[in-house]
Amino acid sequence: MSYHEKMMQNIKTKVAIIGAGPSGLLLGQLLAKKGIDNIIIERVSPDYVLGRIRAGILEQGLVDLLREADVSDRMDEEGHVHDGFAISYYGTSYRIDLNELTGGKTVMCYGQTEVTRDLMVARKENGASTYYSSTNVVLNDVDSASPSVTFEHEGESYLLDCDYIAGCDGFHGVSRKTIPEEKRTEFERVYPFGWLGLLSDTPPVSDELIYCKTDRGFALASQRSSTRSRYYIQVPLTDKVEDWSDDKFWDEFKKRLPADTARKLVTGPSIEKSIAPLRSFVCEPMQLGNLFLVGDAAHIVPPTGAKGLNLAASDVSILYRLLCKVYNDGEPSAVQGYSELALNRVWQAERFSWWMSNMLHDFKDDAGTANNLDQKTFERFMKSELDFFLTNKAGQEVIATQYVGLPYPQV
Ligand code: RFL
Ligand code: PHB
Repeated sequence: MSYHEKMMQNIKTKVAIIGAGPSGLLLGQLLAKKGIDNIIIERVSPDYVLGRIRAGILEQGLVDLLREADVSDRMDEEGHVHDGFAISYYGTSYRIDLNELTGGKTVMCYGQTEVTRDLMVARKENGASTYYSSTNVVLNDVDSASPSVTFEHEGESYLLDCDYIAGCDGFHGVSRKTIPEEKRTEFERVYPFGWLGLLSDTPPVSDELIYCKTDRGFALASQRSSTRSRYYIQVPLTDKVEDWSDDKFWDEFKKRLPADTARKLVTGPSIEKSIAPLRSFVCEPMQLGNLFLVGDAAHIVPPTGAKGLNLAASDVSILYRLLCKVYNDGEPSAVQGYSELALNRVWQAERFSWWMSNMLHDFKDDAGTANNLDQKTFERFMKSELDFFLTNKAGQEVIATQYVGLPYPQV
């Protein structure tokens, strides 16, 4: 026996979860509530996870799942239900009345940071283990009946034996890469721009979100609460956050808002500012043997449709229900249907997010080429498509139905 083997701590669980982002924490919470043991292994610290400012819009499916997981009290108290949002098209605003166009559906404005915080509190309360700040995380024998995870944590080496591994470790994680290249197909589109986001303790410029298509590029006015705003502008991929002082951001953002809204903008110091690249990505299948990819580990959408976190939630819901069938209903093969059940909804959201992105951003010369059109013809087609969708009820219904989220598949 080598020195390392001697020193290795041996631990055991039913489901090993890689990653303590919203996917991993929500899956862990739901499983724990059903008495299904799980251990989470996370690369960074809890504060680092909470410091990442990401999603703000939750579909009804995710809201319901948070309620099912018993972590919804603060969301129900502090979150804001949004009945609609606006698309500003070269200065003219069109309201998408989600409530009316979908027969009563809405979305919830409540930050991913807060969802994650609530899940962390619940996990602490139910006593389930999370190994934060772990290094050298390696998944072993995923294609066998006895997979395991090895990792290091606070100077100790661990061997975690388990029945299943849920790869909830985001786009840059280790789980997807554990599936040999010849056993997965990846679909990818990297967009030729990013989003510069700014968070500030200033009242939101509008009660509802405004997605703005302008000659200067895309902008989005979003929010976290009645006193905290989250705003974005499209920027070239070559830009760095340091290129954008707060003043420069506010000047540019203001120019992209409809004029009557811009007049109401309250500016202030940024609390956070970051640039996110935009990507469409899907890995098929979302599983190998007893490893299952969940959320950003399996797919990425550009944030334009507010779908990333929501897709992660539908994956969690499917995998959770299948694992319940395995452990509580005696159906050991149920979980093997995961990828097929998840992928249809994934592709629907991918298509919607790609379409919203095409419609609302300035692509310079890139998109025409990508669509085998010269740029000015492409721009005209996009303009007339958006015109059609925004000025026809049928078109608005198509946008609203997808924005509130398609139903989860029956498991
Ligand atoms: P995450 O959140 O990336 O969490 C993965 C976790 O895994 C850890 N990890 C590892 N752990 C162990 N071992 C390793 N080797 C590991 N490698 C990584 C990471 O540290 C991390 O803690 O993935 P998850 O849980 O699947 O959640 C996905 C969401 O975070 C993401 O889809 C959304 O934030 C996307 N998104 C939005 N989604 C929405 O539904 N609505 C929105 O309004 C919305 N807005 C956004 C967004 C994403 C954005 N950015 C920055 C990309 C706005 C922005 C700007
Ligand atoms: C956000 O508030 O961060 C947000 C909202 C809607 C989006 C993207 C991001 O489409």
